[in-house]
Amino acid sequence: LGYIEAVLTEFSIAYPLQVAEVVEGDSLLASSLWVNVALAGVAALLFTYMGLSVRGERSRLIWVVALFIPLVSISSYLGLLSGLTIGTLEMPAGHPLDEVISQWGRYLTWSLSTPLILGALGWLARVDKADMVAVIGADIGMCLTGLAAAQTTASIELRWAFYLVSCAFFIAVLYALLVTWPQDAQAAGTSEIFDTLRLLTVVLWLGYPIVWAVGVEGLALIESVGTTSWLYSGLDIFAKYVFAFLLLRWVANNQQVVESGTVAE
Ligand code: RET
Repeated sequence: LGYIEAVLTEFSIAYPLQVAEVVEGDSLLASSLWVNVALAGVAALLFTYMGLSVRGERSRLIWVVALFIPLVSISSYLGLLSGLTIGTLEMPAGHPLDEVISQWGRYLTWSLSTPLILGALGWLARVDKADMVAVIGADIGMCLTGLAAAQTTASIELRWAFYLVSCAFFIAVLYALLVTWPQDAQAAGTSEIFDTLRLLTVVLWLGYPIVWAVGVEGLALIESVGTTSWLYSGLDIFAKYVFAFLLLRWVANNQQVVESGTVAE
């Protein structure tokens, strides 16, 4: 509430205020969003160019999925910037803050962007369809229960209950990435790049539930929406654009391996 009051005083906006104006008035929050619109734009152009030399079907499949990652991201961040997918929520008793600005659009669009990331990794490792459905299903479950955790106002316990369910889904995803998929990647001859991308993914993805827990929606150890938003935005830069860039560069240079599914001589 202190934060809202500060913004109100600074800009003398009458209550109820437009969320988009809050975003505009908070330069830390606004910059955390604009930087991703810009980087996603650059990434989309770069990936389009990198894909021009890609021919085989599986390579093109990975490429098109990688290209969708920044495209979804631009839409997601414009949703946040316009105030369309941001809202203020009254927190239940027991939450450290009375009112929180929730960037619920993030959780919603993760249910589109994270399946793209996992799909690309799965095709790279040549996992079977059942594995792909199981892991992407768990991943979408993770994002949507994360959305529920953020939006629940009935009680603090229910917020954390959704958080725990989301973590359970996340564990299923981590298990596949750490235990089952590496074996498939080994057989497909894509271990080298798969192991790099898996490490990047596991380490960065672990950051999201941590940010949720310490940020404004969780324990509010970090009380600023702008700082919480920057932490997510920073993770996004590496988990999406850097990830997809490394993947595409490798696929473009190793199309033979991707297509044949055997280790190159
Ligand atoms: C939440 C909160 C509830 C518990 C868990 C979470 C995990 C989120 C993850 C998000 C990854 C997002 C990515 C986005 C890229 O576009 C929902 C924060 C476990 C892992 C990679």
